[in-house]
Amino acid sequence: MPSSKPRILIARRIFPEVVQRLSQHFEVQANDDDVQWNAQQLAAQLQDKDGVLTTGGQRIDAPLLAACPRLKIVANMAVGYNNFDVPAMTAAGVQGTNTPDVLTETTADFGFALLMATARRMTESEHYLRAGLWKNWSYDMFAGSEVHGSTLGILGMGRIGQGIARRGAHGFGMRVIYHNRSRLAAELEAECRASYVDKDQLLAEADHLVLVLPYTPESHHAIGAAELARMKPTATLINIARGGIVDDAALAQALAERRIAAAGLDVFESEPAVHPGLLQVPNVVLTPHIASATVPTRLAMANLAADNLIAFFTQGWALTPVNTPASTKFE
Ligand code: 8YV
Repeated sequence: MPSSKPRILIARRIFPEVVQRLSQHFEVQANDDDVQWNAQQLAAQLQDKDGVLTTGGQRIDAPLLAACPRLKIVANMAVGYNNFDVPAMTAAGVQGTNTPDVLTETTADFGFALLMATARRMTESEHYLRAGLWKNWSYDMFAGSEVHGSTLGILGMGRIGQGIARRGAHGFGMRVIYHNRSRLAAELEAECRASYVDKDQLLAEADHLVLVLPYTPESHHAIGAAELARMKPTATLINIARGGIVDDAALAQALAERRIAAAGLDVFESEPAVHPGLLQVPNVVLTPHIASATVPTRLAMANLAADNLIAFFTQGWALTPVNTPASTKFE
């Protein structure tokens, strides 16, 4: 007799224990080879599936949904879900979910680490040392910019932005300014010791500007040549949000011409490809989209994505939904 369990696809390799958990509830097909499928390949894999666990690189849009009429839920193992066409999913009656909260502090830790590595020129100086170029001490060797007591600017003040603000204000005595679509409640501002400013003031006054906003059509190239020109020549720019928020070509040029001091980038416009101009300049710290990458946090993300699938199919609702389809295809 055929199994009556819902069928789900795990679109990328994840923790075996989470696959095991999912197997108790579903007929599971896992992508053990960990290949990144293109749209046609994903659609082919989803023909007989009721749900899918995706990662942030997997586009879910109207043509894919039209090609997969059986699909009822897409559980993203990421807090960002710019890979989803949310209106198309809602129109198709497909539930989308993400993984908020479980990665907030880990990602804020990484944002701060990247800020410090960038300001204090850590990777640039390590490359110099490894290349055998360190022969002598000199007063200005890899002299960077100050972190403690400086002005920390944050663009996007959600949970991760607030985590970075707290680290800066309470740990490093920084003056914290932020810009966001909406202003935080007064108590939250006080807790983060953060002051709301407009975007121009943020650009002009930040010694370290950290980007933590979602990627949407409105935030595309929120930092381009014009914005970089408004920053201090001594400033650093840190992007742990999404590629596409920064115009990578404009940033590479600004770094090459030292119009800002340095940048720390965990995300890129065409990742995993990196703009060649960024690879050529020394004053940038580059990491491969690892801000949430600790074992406990990635496990918590995978488990939350799994919990969303389980709750949806066993109780009819998701734990952390990103949309509310009028009628899901759940029966
Ligand atoms: C993920 C992320 O590692 O959660 C996010 O939005 O960017 C990262 O934590 C990545 O998107 C893979 O799903």
